[in-house]
Amino acid sequence: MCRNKMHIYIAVLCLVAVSALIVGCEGSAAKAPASSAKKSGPYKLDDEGFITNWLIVGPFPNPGEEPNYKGFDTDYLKGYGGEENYVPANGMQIAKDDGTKVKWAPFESIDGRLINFFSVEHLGLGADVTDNILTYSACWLDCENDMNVQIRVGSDDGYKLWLDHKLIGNQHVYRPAEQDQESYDIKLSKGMHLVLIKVDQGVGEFKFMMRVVTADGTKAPGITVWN
Ligand SMILES: [Ca+2]
Repeated sequence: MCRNKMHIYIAVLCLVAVSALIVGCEGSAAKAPASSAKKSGPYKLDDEGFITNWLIVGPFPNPGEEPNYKGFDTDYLKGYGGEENYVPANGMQIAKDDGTKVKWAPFESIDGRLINFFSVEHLGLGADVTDNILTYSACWLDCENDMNVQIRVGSDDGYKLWLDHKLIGNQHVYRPAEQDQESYDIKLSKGMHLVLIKVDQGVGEFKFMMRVVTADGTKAPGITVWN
């Protein structure tokens, strides 16, 4: 009798221990943040502070006519948490309304500053797909220390810019891209910061450039780029 009770006691203890182990494993997996997806890097800013390594996805539709192209205010990431909350990853897919899917993939600009979307092979632009489209591009800035910087943008055509899930730039414009068309004063803390930019296209050229500099316009020190 005593031995039987002991066996039952040991069996119950084992069951509790195994259950705790299973719950523990599930708990730690569930806590893993979405942003823990493996990133590529670190990449350097170029000599003038331009970001040359991005994750890019698209194209998405941008119907209408200047100055009221409709894609600019359409949240194509709404099925995935929305533009403000979105965390991209290499290989992540986005389903479009027409049933097709597009996928985030990396792009490195060969000539440095300008990200020319017609040169981004995985977007499949050119031929019949040149107008009435838009894209999203993203990267992370990894800062060695807390610092004050300026993020400067040039674009063809307009853009919305989010930093760490906050909209900091909103330029619904149609223009050729030039260096430093806008400048945003930013306080960055030590660590990773997500940059997400949506660039829209009416007709003609389709490109943007972004650099991270100090107030005097020189490359910000201690920052690397991940995607
Ligand atoms: Ca254009």
